[in-house]
This record gives sequence, C-alpha cells and structure tokens, in this order.
Amino acid sequence: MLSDVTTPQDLDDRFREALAALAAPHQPRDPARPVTDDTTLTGARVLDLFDAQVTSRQLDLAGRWLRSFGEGFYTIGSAGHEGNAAVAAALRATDPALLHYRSGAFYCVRAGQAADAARPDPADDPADRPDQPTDADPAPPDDDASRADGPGPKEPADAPPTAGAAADRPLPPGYAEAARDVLRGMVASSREPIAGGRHKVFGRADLAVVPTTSTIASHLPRAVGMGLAVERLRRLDTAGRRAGEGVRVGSGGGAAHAPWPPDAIVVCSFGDASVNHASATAAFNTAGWYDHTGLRIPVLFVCEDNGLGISVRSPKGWVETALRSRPGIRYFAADGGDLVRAYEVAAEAAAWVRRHRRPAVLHLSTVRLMGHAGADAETAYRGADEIAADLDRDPLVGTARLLVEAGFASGDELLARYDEIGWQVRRIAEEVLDEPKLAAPAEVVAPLAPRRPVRVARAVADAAARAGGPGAGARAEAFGGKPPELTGPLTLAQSINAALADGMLDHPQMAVFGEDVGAKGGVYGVTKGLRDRFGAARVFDTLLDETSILGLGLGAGLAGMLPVPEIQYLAYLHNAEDQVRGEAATMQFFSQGAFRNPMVVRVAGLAYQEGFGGHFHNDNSVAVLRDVPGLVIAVPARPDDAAPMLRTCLASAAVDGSVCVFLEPIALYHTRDLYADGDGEWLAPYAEPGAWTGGHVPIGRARVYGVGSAEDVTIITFGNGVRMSLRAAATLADEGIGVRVVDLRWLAPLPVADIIREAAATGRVLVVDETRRSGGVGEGVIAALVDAGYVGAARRVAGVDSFVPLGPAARQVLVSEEAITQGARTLLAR
Ligand SMILES: Cc1ncc(C[n+]2csc(CCOP(=O)(O)OP(=O)(O)O)c2C)c(N)n1
Repeated sequence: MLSDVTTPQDLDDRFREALAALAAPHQPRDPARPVTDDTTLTGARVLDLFDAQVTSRQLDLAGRWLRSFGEGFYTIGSAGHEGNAAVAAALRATDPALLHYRSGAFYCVRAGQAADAARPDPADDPADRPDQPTDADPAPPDDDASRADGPGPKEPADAPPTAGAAADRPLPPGYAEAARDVLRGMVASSREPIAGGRHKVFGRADLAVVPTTSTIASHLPRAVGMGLAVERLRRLDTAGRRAGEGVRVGSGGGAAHAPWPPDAIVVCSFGDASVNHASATAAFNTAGWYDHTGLRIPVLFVCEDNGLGISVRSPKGWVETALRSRPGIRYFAADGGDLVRAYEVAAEAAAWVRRHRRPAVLHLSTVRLMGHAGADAETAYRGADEIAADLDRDPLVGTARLLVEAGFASGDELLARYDEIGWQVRRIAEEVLDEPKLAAPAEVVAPLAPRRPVRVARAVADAAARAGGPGAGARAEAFGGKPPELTGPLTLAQSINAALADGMLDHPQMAVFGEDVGAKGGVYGVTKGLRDRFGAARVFDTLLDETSILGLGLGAGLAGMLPVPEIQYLAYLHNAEDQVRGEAATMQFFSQGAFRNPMVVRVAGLAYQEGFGGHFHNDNSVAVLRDVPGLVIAVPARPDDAAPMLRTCLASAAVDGSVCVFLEPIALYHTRDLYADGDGEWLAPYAEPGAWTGGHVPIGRARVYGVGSAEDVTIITFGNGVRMSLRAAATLADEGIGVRVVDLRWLAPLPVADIIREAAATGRVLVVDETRRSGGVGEGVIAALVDAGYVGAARRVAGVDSFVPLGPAARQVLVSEEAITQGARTLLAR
C-alpha cells in the first residue's frame, strides 16, 4: 500500500496486479507479425523491447535493494521513463548518445543492438540517408519531412520467440551485459566499464554512449558541438575525397575522422525541468541559430517529461510551449507510455534529423515512479491521487497490455518473464557486490589527465620536422612567402598569431573559433588573417554565448577535431565555466580515457589595460580555473615563450587529450619595450622550425631570469608580473640587490620543482601575484613552498580583494612596480 513514497514493493505489487488482470489472448499470433496495424514493429521486437523495459525496472529495484543494506550508492532510477526504449530502437547503435540519468531502458536496447551484430540496421532505408552535401544544400521543405515508410526492424537471426514461450526466452544479447554495467555503477565497482567506479553513469565507447555528469543540461551544448562537428567532418571528408586528399599539409595527430559514421545523428536526452536551464536554452538557441544560417546540426533533443523537477512542477503546457517555440528546431511529441507510438514518432524524428541534418526535439511524456530518488518522500509535495495516477500509467503495464491484446503473450507469461529477468538481475547484483572499489588516490586520479611529456616533446619535434621539410612549401605559401621567422621581432600578439597559423598548418583537424575571431581577426588582432589563410570552415565567428562556444569545442574535440575556441575576455569565461570544469575536465575521469575532449581554450585576460578599463576588460581572477583537477593553465608573458607554449598545448591536447587554458595577458599583447621607450626588449624573433625542438617548453617548467648577482631575492611571478618584476629587478640591481625572476609560465600544474630550487637559491622569496590576495596564484606558490619544507623568508604582493575599477583607480588595487621593489627591500631588511 502507498506510504509517503512509492516503494519498490508498491510498484512491484501494482505491476503484478495489473498483469494478473490481463486476459490471456484467445489465439496466439505469429511474433513475426506487426503488433498493430499502424506499425512496422513486430510482436517479437516488442517482446524484445519489453525485456529492455523490464531489465531497466529490475535494475531500479535492485538499486533500492542494494541501498537497503549499504552496498548501493545510487538510487536515481528510470522507473516510469522506460518508454525511452522506443527512442533507442528508432536510432542506430552508432548514433552517439548523451543520456539522461533515467535512460536505463535506452541503454539496454542500445547494448542489445550493438551485441546483435547480425541484426540488419532498422533505419537502413534509402529515404533516411542524408542528402548529399552540395554548396547550396537548401533545406528541404517541411512537408517533405515525414518518414518514408519502410521495413521495420528485422528480427534477430536466431530463432524468433514464439508466443506462449515468453518467459523462457533467453535475455536478449547485450541486456545482461548492460545490467552488469549499471549494477557495477551502483556499487561503485572499479570494474564498471566507463567511469570505473568514479560515478554512476550510462556510457560505453562501443555503444557510442558518451557519459554525462548529472549536472542538469550541461551535456546539451556539447551535443550541439558534436552535431556541428559530425556534419563538418562529413563534408570535409566528402570534399577531401573529391579533391583526392591533396589539400592537407601536416599530420599532427592525424586527419580528422569522427568516431561515428558520416550520417550519424547525435541524440541527447534530459528532463522537463532541465528545459529551463541556461545550458539547455543555450544549446537550443545555438542549434537554431546555426540552422538559421543554413549550417547543418543533426541533433535530436529528447525531453523526457515527467512533469516534475524533484518536487517542482513544470507548469501545465509550459514544456510543450517552450519546446515548440524554439526557432529552427522541429518539434515532435509522443506518449512514452505507448511503445508503438513512441517508436513511430521517434523513428520519424530520427529519420528527419538524419535526412535533413537539422535539429529536432522529441517531447516524450513520461511518469516518474518511486519518487526522484531513494530517499524522496513524495507525499510532501504530491497528492496520493496524483502518485496513483502515475502508477496507472506505468509504461511496462502499457507494453504488457499491448502484447496481450495483440495476442503475443499472456499476462502470466509476461509476469513470469518479469520474474525471470528480476532473478537474473539480482544474481548479477550479487556477483558485482564484492568487486573491488577504487582503493587509492592514485587509482582514482589515474585517468584524470594523462601526461606523457616525452611524447608531447616528440610531437613538437615531428611538427618541426614537417614544417621545415615536406610542409615547408605550403608553409611559405600560407605565410605569403614570408614566414614569421623572417619578419623581424614580434609582439606577443603577433607571435601567438604566427603560432596559431603554424598549428593550423600542422593539425588539419584544428579549428579556431569564437566571437569576432574570423573577419575581424579578434578584438586585439590575435587571429588576424587566419580566416583568409585557412578558410571559414576552420576559422569562424560564433554566436555570442560562451557556454555555446565551449560546447562547440567539447563536441568537436570528442568528434576528433582539435578545437581552439577563444573566450574574448577572462570575465566572460566565468559565465560558462561549468563547460570547462564540469564537462571538459571530467571527460577522461568519467570515461577512463575512452572519450576525450582535447581543447586549447584561448582566453584574453588579466589587468593593466591602459585606456580600456572596467573590471570586465581587466579581470584578474583565475581561482576558478586553478582548482579544476587536471586542467593545464598556461600564461605566456613574452612572445618567445608564447609560441612554444602554444605548440606544447596543441601537442598535449592532440597526444594526451589535455584540456588547456591559454591565458593571454592583454596588456602585453602589443607591448614592445621593457626598460625604456624604444628599446624593443619585449619583442622577440619567431623561432624557425629547426629551432622548435631545442626551444620546446614542457608543461610545468618555469623560466628564470638572473638580474645582477641574482643571489639576494627570488621573485616568483607570471604574466604582467614578469615585466614589472624585471623592471623592479633592474632598479634593485642598481641598489646592489641581485634578483632572480622566476616566470611560472604555467599556473597549473605549477612548476613546483623550479619554484623550490629557485627559492632555495636565495632563501628570500617575493611572490608577485597580479591576481587577488584571496584565492590568487600566490596562495598556491606559498603552499608549494611550505609543502616542500622551505624554511626561508617569504612575502607576497598581490592584487587587492576587489574588482578592478575604471580609470586610474585601477592602480589602487593592482600590484605595482613600486610595491615589488618595496617588497624586495622589506624582505632584505628582515
Ligand atoms: C545544474 C544543476 N542544478 C541542480 C541539480 C540538482 N537536480 C538534480 S535532478 C534535478 C531535477 C531535474 O528535473 P528534470 O530535468 O525534470 O529531470 P527528472 O529528474 O524529473 O527526470 C535537480 C534540480 C543538478 N543536478 N544540476
């Protein structure tokens, strides 16, 4: 009976009662026949999908059971959402999927599809094939959008089940395996196939199921990026084949090939409350925006609408209104409790997306059974009648009724099947209970951010060999006959520009994109000329939304590209940082490297801009990046560091799948002089390819400048602090104080060995930190010294805990040269 929550027992009882009430079919029917007159789904296929739905339900029940004696750690289930089995059935096993956490039945069907290699493709209908890309590629009219009739899914090659023997059928191939995956996730087994016990997720590379993080809707911008990349690579592939592959210069990391078939579509699912999330609205908007411009994004959004977000109701009609009104996204709707209709509509939607390469949303109505999660006392916010009404719409009962009414099974047989699957699921649960858990910090972090510095160095050397050898002609041509090493000393901005061009030449899969990076060449000219040289397909302006820019990068990286998105100002990264933190940086962690999103995010930032003030143009806060596990943060201060550091980041992304933030100090972009006007000491020549190997800058290695005797004080700094510290050091040298200035170059991982060595050399450390005193980089440097047992003197000069104000007032909160010299003198006076 119902208490304040629908218990597994209630659900089980209700299901048994409902099935017992179903009459036996008068005349058993041939399972090879369609289950109803208006579908291609056969009885056998529906029995198969029923198995997936039941497996998912039994997994939910097992999850509660495991929890009841402290061996399960996850009770958010799929009960009531099992209609998503129909969505999986309507897709191909090779369509990449980013799934809602209630996707148990989808996952089982997908595993079954993949396991059953003999099953012909359900969507292998010529009418579903995408239009061949042409230059114009006009979108077909909407009335051409309906799914062409075609044969439905074929039966497995092995003997089809016969009505009357429903309970005795073996569990379809893949379902037991899927159940084991899910149960391993619930008990945090280190043998769980995707996250290895780090999270309970649906994911497996061989099923093209990409793990999602449980942060509502955060996977949607990535799905759009994947759609864009899949389509772009399909067209590049076609164009490449047409052009005989003669257009590519380098091969750093290989040419771009998506891990999915060219006509794949991307599917991503989410709940109804998630529709309101900023990440979701960003994704819908971006998909629609690109569609409006004529670019193709083959993404099927699937909103599984159970009417609730934990306890908060979606206002009646709101989800439909919101989804219907998305420009550029075609709307489909189906009742997830009606397997046949859900399948037919999902198949129509999938075929439409596949054929037209355009985004669509499938609004699947569902119910939520057993509350949001294990501990949810639903009656606090829902009436008993409402809870009971949901139970009446149990999709498993719906499928059972369909099968019985169509004459493919009796209620008793289906109940026996339910018990048989339940027994098998429990048996697997008992087997995985004792599997090992992650038992050491090193084990937990092993897949987080693999670093293979020797391979990265080799990749840089290989790039140099290509640029100086077989690629030399194309390189000279790309640089208009004058490669950057022949143009004289460069500024920081020019040096990054040249290194980006060399990166584009060497990595055919690299793309540069962001706000204003294309035609304008970036607000500071850093990407100037790249679009003309490499084309609008590889260097392009995006819409104005940082979440979407990063999402495009995430999807593109996953699809095999090497994305280099630009965030116009550091302040605007904060808008979207979950895409770096929650999505990018976790991907290898939650997939043990099976998926990776290599990316070099260029961010213009830090303070000291003369004449262009305001906190948003002068953001000096990097704390939010520094604590993201595994993230690489590079801050080049000088032109001769910027190019090799960028090469390292690109190589590390390509080799290790690293997520790198390349933080460029805006105030130094065009700086030419160091000590005196006209000295040109902040300019540097660009290294010719032959010098790249020798000049390679590994991740986590600092640069040290000795000034005077270099024996009295060690200044540890980065970014703008390097230039100010060198100037201060010159002043101090005039006073007879020898300074060594350490440019960290990498804020993560910090160059700890260099810090310790250089600190010990003088015993007096001044940390010059242009970020804020609280949460700033200096805290990390001091902590590294303490951890290493440093016993000398140490002081900090750091930015004030404030936003940077407009105009001259900025100087009140930022580190100054004067403060640095004063800080060094104070250290010496102790
Ligand atoms: C960004 C974010 N905010 C809050 C949460 C906490 N949370 C987890 S599930 C959930 C409700 C989601 O509802 P809906 O999208 O309708 O999916 P449902 O659980 O109903 O299937 C919330 C608020 C979260 N996971 N992520």
